[in-house]
Order: sequence, then structure tokens, then C-alpha cells
Amino acid sequence: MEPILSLDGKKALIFGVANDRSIAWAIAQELHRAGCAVGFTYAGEALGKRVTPLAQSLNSPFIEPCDVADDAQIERVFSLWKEKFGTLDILIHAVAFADRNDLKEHYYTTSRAGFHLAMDISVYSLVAMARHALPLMEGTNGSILTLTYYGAEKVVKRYNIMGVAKAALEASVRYLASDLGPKGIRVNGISAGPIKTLAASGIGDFRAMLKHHEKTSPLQRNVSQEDVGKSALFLCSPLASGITGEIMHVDCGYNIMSTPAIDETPEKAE
Ligand code: NAD
Ligand code: 0WE
Repeated sequence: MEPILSLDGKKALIFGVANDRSIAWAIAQELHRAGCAVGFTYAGEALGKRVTPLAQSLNSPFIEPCDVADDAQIERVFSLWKEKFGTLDILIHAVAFADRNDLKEHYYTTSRAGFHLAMDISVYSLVAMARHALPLMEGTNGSILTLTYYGAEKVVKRYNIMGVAKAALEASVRYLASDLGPKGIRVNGISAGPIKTLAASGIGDFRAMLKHHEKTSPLQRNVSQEDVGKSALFLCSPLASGITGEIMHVDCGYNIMSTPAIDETPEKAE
């Protein structure tokens, strides 16, 4: 009997691996485990040293630099991919960036340059990638997936411009899903709970935030990269053939809760 989920013969291109704690790396491992060939891009030479051995451990046939702020670099990556493989089945967008100084204090202090930077790297990059992926994905039942966060929906202290960028990213998922649906391409997002990755390093009080999530979430724990990786595999697979334009929470249920009833929270068994 056929396995319920196989991506044998499929090809994925993954943006956003920085190291082995990256959410994109967990997604890559799940896709690879399902039989999918996985290609990678990385943000600069410094990261190339980290990403190359990881990619090689999954026998990756494609490892290229790409700063998503640069149209020419995006163009180059997709044209190399086209030469090498002709088609693309799965595109993973796990890229976000804002000026560190804009992730402190208040939203109203965001400069025009800081606003543009966050929107450019964290939102426009998905639009540009989708446009370049379109001719490679037509007729493949392709799937595009991005990563978002609860700060798009509700105010999360200090997330500031990134919350506004993620709101625009989530709206972009819906507009892209509408544009690309007639070509058979699905576009979705995963709204992940907080995870200690490079992008979460140096964020004040991140440990307190993880504690709060653990106490408040119905599942009484934090999400892992693997939780997100498995849900990403589902959304990119034929099991999700009827799902597009969707933002799926992978957050142990945190987003459904209102004020935490601290006194009623059962102590977690240690
Ligand atoms: P990470 O630091 O491992 O990944 C972020 C990636 O963005 C890095 O690989 C970095 O190189 C890349 N990047 C930044 N600027 C770039 C540029 N100009 N060009 C190309 N790449 C660039 O951290 P992560 O937590 O795995 O983040 C992946 C995604 O998940 C992000 O979109 C993030 O917003 C989202 N997310 C993270 C969390 C969390 O708590 N860690 C929660 C929800 C959503
Ligand atoms: O999307 C993110 C992180 C995005 C991010 C992180 C950094 C740190 C380093 C974007 N740009 C930068 N720029 C840097 O120079 N997350 C969902 C993780 C995160 O970041 C927060 C959070 C959470 C959760 C920032 C403030 C409050 C909560």
C-alpha cells in the first residue's frame, strides 16, 4: 500500500536557514524525511559556512547565497533553479528582519527607514519570490509557505514594526493565494508560537515570555521547531490540497486563550 504522505520526486527551495535552530531547518528535515529534495539559500557568506554543512547532510543539490533585499540576487537564484531543475514544487519563506532598535520600547518611534527595512525583508520578499516561483510551479500543484507570528493579530510588547509587517505578510498570503489559486498553487502561513532561535536572541525577557506561553497554552508547553516542521510538511503536502490562503496557528493553542487564570492554572507536573 502507498504511504499516506510521500513527497518522493518533489523539489523544495527553502529561504531562511541560519543554523540548526532555525525553523526553516526543521521544515527542511521534515520535507527531506518525506522524500523531497531540498535546496537552500542563505543570507551571506558568514551564514554560508553554517548552512552548507547542514544542507550537505541532507544531500542538498542546491545551496546558493541570496540577500532578499536585492532583486538581482532573487532573480539569480530562481534562474539557476530553472536551469538545473526546470520546475519547483514547494517554496518555504522563513525570512524576517527589522532593525534591532525598532524591537525595543514603542512602535511610534519607528523611523521611515526602519519601517521600509522591515517591510522590505519580511513582506515584499514573499511577493518577489512568489512572482519568480510562478512560472516554475505552474502545473505542479505547487505550494508556498511562510512563517508569521501572533504579534500580527494582537499587540505583543516590543514586537512593534514586526507586528505590522507580519499583518501585511498575512494579508499578502491571502492576496497571493487568490492570484495563484487559478494556477493550482496554494499559499499559506504558519503562525508559530515563540521559539528560541537566532531571530529571538537578544529579545529582552524572551525567557519570561516562554514561561508565560507554557503556563497559558492549553497544551501547557512551548512549541518546538519540530512541531512547526511537521505542520509545514502537512501544509505543503497533498494532504492539504484543499487549503489555501490560510494562516494556521502552531502555538500549543496559546492564541485561543484570554486572560490567564493564574490561580486556576494547574501546576505542571515536574
Ligand atoms: P532564524 O534567525 O533562524 O531565521 C531568520 C532567517 O531570516 C535567517 O536565516 C536570516 O538569515 C534570514 N534573513 C534575515 N534577513 C535576510 C535577508 N536580507 N536576506 C535573506 N535572508 C535573511 O529565526 P527563526 O525564528 O527560524 O525565523 C524564521 C521565521 O519564523 C521568521 O519569519 C520569523 O519571523 C518566524 N517566526 C519566528 C518565531 C520565533 O519565536 N522564533 C515565531 C513565529 C514566527
Ligand atoms: O519574528 C520574530 C523575530 C523577528 C526579528 C528578530 C530580530 C532580532 C535581531 C526581526 N528582526 C530582528 N533583528 C535583529 O537585529 N519572532 C516571532 C521572534 C520574536 O521577536 C520578538 C518577539 C518574538 C516572539 C521581539 C519582541 C517581542 C517578541
